[in-house]
Order: sequence, then structure tokens, then C-alpha cells
Amino acid sequence: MQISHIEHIGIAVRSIEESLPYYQEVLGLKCYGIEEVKDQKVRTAFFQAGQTKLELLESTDPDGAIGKFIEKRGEGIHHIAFAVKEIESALEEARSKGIRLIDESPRLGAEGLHIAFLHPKSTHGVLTELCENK
Ligand code: CMX
Repeated sequence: MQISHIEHIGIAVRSIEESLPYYQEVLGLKCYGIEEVKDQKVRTAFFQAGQTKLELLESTDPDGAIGKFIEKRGEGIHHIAFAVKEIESALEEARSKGIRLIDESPRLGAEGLHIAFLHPKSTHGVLTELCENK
């Protein structure tokens, strides 16, 4: 597959509001958008950090992916997202190479990106997101 860059790094937090002072006042990054992704049961906050972005993820439902992650592991890095050209063929390539897909086909994520996740049990422990801006 063709990866052009790291699109963002996803970070699970208990509370976006409580995390903002660290990212804004200590790191000096500016939050440029907060968005709820209902089907993922999360609220997201985005920061531009040079050529990539940080995505803070706050759970809106304890049974969602972030709710369960925080319950088990606490706050911390949750996933890495790569920007790819042609996400459908990237997914198909991952599948054909034996990678377990969480999403069989791309769906709409935050910021209108087409996204799909690869299971961390088949990617050496890193929950991996592929995304395409189209
Ligand atoms: N990174 C690495 N490993 C992870 C993980 C993560 N983010 N989340 C879970 N795991 C591991 C768990 O530790 C567990 O390992 P063990 O069996 O060794 O304990 C295993 O994966 C299964 O975890 P689980 O708690 O049973 O959780 P689920 O199987 O219910 O779900 C996952 C795990 C990755 C399939 C689920 O979180 C998922 O579908 N994620 C993709 C969607 C998502 O993350 N959405 C939120 C972000 C949305 C956005 O960015 O817009």
C-alpha cells in the first residue's frame, strides 16, 4: 500500500476539557476542532502538531472502544493513523497478507475521512487506522 504520512495519533483521555490545559498551555498546541463521532461513541479534539495531528478521544459510552480501553489500560496512546492512497485497495492488500481487519470496508470518521482499523492482535500490538481524504 502507499502511505503518504502519519495522518494523526489517537490518544485516549478521560476528559477532553481536563486535558486541554496540558496540550494548549504546556505544549502550546491549539485545539482547532471538537467533534462527536456518534457511531464510535467518542468525542474528539484535534490539534495540528507540525505536519501531523493529535486526536484526543473521550468516551461518550463506557461500552465503546475508548470507554473499554480507559477502563482496562487508563489514559494513553490508543492508535496510529496512516494516510493512504486508495483505502479500499490498501484494506484488500492488508487482508490478503493475513492481517485481521476490524472494518471490512471503509466508513466515515472524524473530519470526513474514510477510515478503517486493523486489529492490534495482528499488527504487533498497535491499533492501526488507515485513512483517506477523498
Ligand atoms: N491498542 C492495542 N491493543 C489494544 C487496544 C489498542 N488501542 N485496544 C484493545 N487492545 C487489546 C486489548 O488489550 C486486548 O488484549 P488482551 O486480550 O491481550 O488483553 C485485545 O486487544 C482485545 O481487547 P478488548 O478489551 O477485548 O476489546 P475489544 O476486543 O472489545 O476491542 C478493538 C478492541 C481494538 C477491536 C476495538 O477497540 C476496536 O474496534 N477499535 C477500533 C475502533 C476504535 O478504536 N474507535 C475509537 C476511535 C474512533 C476514531 O478515531 O474516530
